[in-house]
Amino acid sequence: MVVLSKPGLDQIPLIKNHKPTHFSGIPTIDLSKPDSGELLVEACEEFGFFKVINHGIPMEFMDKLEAEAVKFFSLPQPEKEKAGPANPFGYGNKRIGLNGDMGWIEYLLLQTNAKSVSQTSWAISRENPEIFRSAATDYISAVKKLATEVLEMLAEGLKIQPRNIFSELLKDEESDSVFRINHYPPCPDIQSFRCNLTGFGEHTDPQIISVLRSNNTSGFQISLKDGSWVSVPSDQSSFFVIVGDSMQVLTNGRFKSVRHRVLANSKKSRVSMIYFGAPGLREKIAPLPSLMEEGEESLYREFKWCEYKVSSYKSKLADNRLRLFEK
Ligand code: GA4
Repeated sequence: MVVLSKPGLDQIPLIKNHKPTHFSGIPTIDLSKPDSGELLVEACEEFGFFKVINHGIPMEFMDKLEAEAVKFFSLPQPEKEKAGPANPFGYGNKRIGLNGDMGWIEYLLLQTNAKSVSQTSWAISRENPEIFRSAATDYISAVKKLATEVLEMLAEGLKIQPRNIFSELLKDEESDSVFRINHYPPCPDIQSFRCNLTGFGEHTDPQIISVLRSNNTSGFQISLKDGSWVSVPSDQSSFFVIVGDSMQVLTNGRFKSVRHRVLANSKKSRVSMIYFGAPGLREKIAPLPSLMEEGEESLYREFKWCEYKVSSYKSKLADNRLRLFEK
């Protein structure tokens, strides 16, 4: 590993420079078209990733929350630290998770329930917590609805019943979904290196489905089936959907949880907001019998979401977390 000398940078892994090819093949699904289910299924099988347009969420929701986030991330460091550490929820800086993963990033991590959103609002702004609280509440409920609609279209595309077989897991009052706002500050120092700096290291998401929205700064990459990395062109008016490990299990490996990462940018700051849709802690995850062909063997043993979560939080970011649950 190449080590950078500037304090703060020295513990962050570098990524060997491969030409960041802008990939034009990301499936784009128009949600206003009624027959998108099959296209969604194809995208989940081939990439574990797709972009949605005509999603019905007003830009105003994104802009309001992003403005609040930018305001918070512009505060002096000691002010921001008051909302931390992210253990696991709150403000985090460079450290990701609890097992030594580092990135050129600062973030806010919160649970999606009203109590957690309210607590975070107080932690990040004592003067006016209500502005953040209402922007975050509106945004989270809109993306949750989007996630459940996509899951229902997926069930339709897979021709399985009931239509809410996946979406009910997120709709559950006790759903363990989380929400993250990431800020990747520009890092001018990296211009002189022939490497990229890690913003968020490669990983898969443990949950069912994640919905990501970012400003127009590039850096997000996905790994294709052949293991190559491609850059996803940013698009601030669309949402990107990421298949998580739990969805891979529910579909007995038919859908693949996509490995993804973020590279730091030398000039522009990147702000992303991600909703991670998860079931309730006691909910059981196992391949759905309705999706199994005759004679098809289950690739994974059944587990409760809390079991997978505990196991995930013990892992390093880049680990293959599902391996421990394979049969
Ligand atoms: C990846 C997806 C979400 O961002 C997250 C992350 C969590 C964290 O940042 O605390 C984890 C990571 C994520 C997977 C493995 C563990 C837990 C960091 C880490 C090393 C909030 C999540 O749920 O899992």
